[in-house]
Formats: sequence, structure tokens, C-alpha cells
Amino acid sequence: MKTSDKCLVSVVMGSDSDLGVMEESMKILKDFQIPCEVVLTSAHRSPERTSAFAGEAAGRGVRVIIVGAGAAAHLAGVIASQTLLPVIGVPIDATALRGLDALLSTVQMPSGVPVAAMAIGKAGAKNAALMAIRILALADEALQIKLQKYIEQMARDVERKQASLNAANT
Ligand code: RP5
Repeated sequence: MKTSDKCLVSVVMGSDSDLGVMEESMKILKDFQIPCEVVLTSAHRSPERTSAFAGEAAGRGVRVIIVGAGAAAHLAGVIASQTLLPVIGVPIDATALRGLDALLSTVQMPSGVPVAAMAIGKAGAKNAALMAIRILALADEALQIKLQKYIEQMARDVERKQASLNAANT
């Protein structure tokens, strides 16, 4: 498994077909300069590789695991069952059920094994990274400041868009 040594966040996905969605997580982590890695493993197709990853991630310094998976998406739950690290799940639209299958598989975890389930698709992938950053920011004041600036920028963007709308409608 090719992984970086010093990453704080692992972005895990069940298939390379999930990459287009999970890139949203990676973009945010890169913007916040959080060292991260991408790991491809499947709960169903490579169960031993999945267990090996879950078992060693914390020991390598990983602090949060983001998991994107579609269909009967068991990957986040299976990883959460084998690590103490917080696991954030991103349901992916990969079948005729448009992600509802993955959402229910991700969110309906049995008691005792938590997965923080995000929205289906790109918004979920983006929010998964922001949630990971919020977790890391609990012990990192500089990261808290970056998050605050990100939030303030979002508010400014709304005002800028309002101004554009006003200009287009006068
Ligand atoms: C899941 O099955 C993967 O996470 C992916 O979303 C879905 C389909 O995988 P592929 O058949 O495209 O490899 O395990």
C-alpha cells in the first residue's frame, strides 16, 4: 500500500470510480495544507487490505479517516470497527438508487460503532474534509484561524453574489 508517512488525514475510497467525488475532499485538505493520503481499498473486494489499513492507520500518525463508498457501502463501518480514529463517511451515487443505498449503509450503523455520515456526493466529500479539519483544529490554533477565515469568506461570497444579482436586475 503506497501511503505517505506523515499524513494526518486518510482519504479512503472503495473504487477508483469514486475519485471524481472524493477529489472534493482532497482539494479542501490541500487548501488548508493538511498532509493527506489517498487509499484505495474495498470492504468487499479486498477485505484483508481494508483490515490492514484500519489496523495500522493510527500508528502511522493518521488522525482522521474520510471514507467514500457507493452501492452497499460498508467500507466506512468496517474501518470504524477496526480503529479508534474518527471515521467520516461519504455516500457516493454509484448505482440506480442514486446514492440512497450508500447513504443508508453509511448512516445506519449499529450502536457502538460510530461513523459520521455526510451528504451524498460532492457536497458530502467537501464537508467531510471540513469536518476533519474541525477535529484537527481542536488542538491547533492556527488551523482554527484558517477555518474562521474560510467561514468569513463564504459570507463575503454570498454578499458578492447578491451584488451581482442586483447589478444584473437593474
Ligand atoms: C463501491 O462500489 C465503490 O465504493 C463504488 O462506489 C461502487 C462501484 O464500484 P466500481 O464497480 O465502479 O468499481 O464498492
